[in-house]
Amino acid sequence: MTDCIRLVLGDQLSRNLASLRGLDKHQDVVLLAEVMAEATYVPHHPQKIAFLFSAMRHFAEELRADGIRVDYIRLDDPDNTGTLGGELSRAIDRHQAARAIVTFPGEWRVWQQMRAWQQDFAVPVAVKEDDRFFCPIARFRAWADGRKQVRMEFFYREMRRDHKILLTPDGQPEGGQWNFDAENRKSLPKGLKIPQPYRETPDAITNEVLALVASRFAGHFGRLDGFFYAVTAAGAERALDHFIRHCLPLFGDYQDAMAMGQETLFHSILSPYINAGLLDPRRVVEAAEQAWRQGHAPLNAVEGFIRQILGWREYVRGIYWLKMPGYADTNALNAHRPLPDFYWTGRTDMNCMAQVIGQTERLAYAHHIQRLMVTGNFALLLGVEPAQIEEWYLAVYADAYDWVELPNVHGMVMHADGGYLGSKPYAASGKYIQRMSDYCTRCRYDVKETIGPTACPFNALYWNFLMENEAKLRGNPRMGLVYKGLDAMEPARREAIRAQAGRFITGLIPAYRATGTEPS
Ligand code: FAD
Ligand code: DLZ
Ligand code: SF4
Repeated sequence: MTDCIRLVLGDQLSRNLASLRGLDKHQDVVLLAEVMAEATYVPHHPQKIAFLFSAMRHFAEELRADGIRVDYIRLDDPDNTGTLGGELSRAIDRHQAARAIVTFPGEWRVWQQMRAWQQDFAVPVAVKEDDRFFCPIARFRAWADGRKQVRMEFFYREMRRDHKILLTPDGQPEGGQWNFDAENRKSLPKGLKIPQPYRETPDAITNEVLALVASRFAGHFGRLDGFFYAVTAAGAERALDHFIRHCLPLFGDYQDAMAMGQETLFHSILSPYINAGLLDPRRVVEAAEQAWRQGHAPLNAVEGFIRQILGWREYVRGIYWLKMPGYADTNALNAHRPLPDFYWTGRTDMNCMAQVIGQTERLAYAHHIQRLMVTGNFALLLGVEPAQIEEWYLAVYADAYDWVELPNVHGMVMHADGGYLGSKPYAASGKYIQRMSDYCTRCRYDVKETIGPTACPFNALYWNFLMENEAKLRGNPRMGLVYKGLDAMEPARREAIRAQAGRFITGLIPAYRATGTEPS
């Protein structure tokens, strides 16, 4: 006799998950299901699929070891229906269950499915709030309500106050200021010792999953060899400990730096674990604050790191649930060019793009500035259709789910929400990449040139972007300086830049190349 099926999704692998609370070991069954619909709604990187399947299998083993009844549906189970709804429905029938409990999902798409289950299934399906975040959705809504503009910095300060993080006993920010970003934009000095990222060796369960993924998802972008992700809560805790000891002290200083052969620098690589539920964000923030209080890491590093989690991560989730489903459909800059093929192959002679796409293919990881200022910036300057670049980001990173990917790409990178999330587009010429990385030293293009066969494509694309979007962006007070630069330019030079960018774009996109021109 089964009272209840408790469904746990692939990114809900937390023992304190809302849908697992109050579980009765004798009456209830926990359901986990590997399903084709989730593995293919975008062509996920094989390492992302392997990470989740292995983490799901380990999670199921841990529950069983605690005497909990678990139904684990493998991808190659001949009766697998291929969908979450199909598997939940089958489990309800199989166990003659009286009800089902699920936890609120991370994607609008899945939320629509859950609402349909509530309508269609013969037994009640309760949806519990996902309380693994600092900020409940209703709290964000209340904060955003009535504001014409929502800004991360102000939201972050509220979160610091709400949760008493990095505050003095009288409620002031430690160090006398809320934000130490001005100290956090250093380029990497030569000879600095960079820590190795935390790696785990695949165990038998992971090796079995790697073989399955290799055979079923061979066509997806991304390599499987060299898989190093931890797949349990204990492993994620070890990764956190490694980060706090070896990387956190210099996290702030070199947060924006990029270097060939040094893909992870002082970043934490914790996002796959936090997002899948293996690591609680509260635990991460607490460990970072403690490192500062014990004198192991400076305040600029700890505040900068905590802001990413308590600030940005919570803020983008709030915006996602506030603005969906319409959020994904806006296209404020009217961008419609196709995503160049090299995003899926890495074959490009722009070294910065080849480096970031290449490491993405190898690791399913790139750090924030690589995502924002290299692959993101290029898509923005080129004017790629938002949905196409969003699909890419959702597919290629081990940490990608719609709730976090979409606001970062649609809002922060593509400015497709018209400036709701960020006050201005992060458009930059090659000069930014040269300043923050060593990519330009090995490139066939010259970052100092804007026009001519060896000119860095980012430069002409940057000015061309400002010209193409002048009507929409000139009025933005934060764009005043860059438009002054454009105004100071001779008309003939503007025309030459436009032609240079036009030639580059036509050469890049097969459909345009075939006709020798871009359709107007
Ligand atoms: P660290 O640099 O060590 O930062 C610590 C933690 O802060 C991260 O683990 C993450 O949990 C959080 N964080 C930092 N920045 C952000 C942010 N902007 N939004 C949300 N959380 C943040 N992050 C994802 O988790 N999933 C995504 O799909 C994703 N897509 C992105 C797409 C683009 C275009 C951009 C610009 C950023 C995206 N981010 C995404 C945010 C950020 O790039 C990653 O969280 C970060 O690179 C993960 O690496 P890390 O764990 O080493 O991060
Ligand atoms: C990303 C993913 C993949 C690849 N596979 C599964 C799966 O087989 N079963 C599952 O429960 N979840 C999977 N996930 C994670 C889901 O896509 C995720 O839970 C939803 O998108 C909601 O965030
Ligand atoms: Fe990238 Fe331009 Fe530098 Fe080449 S020169 S690495 S294309 S920024």
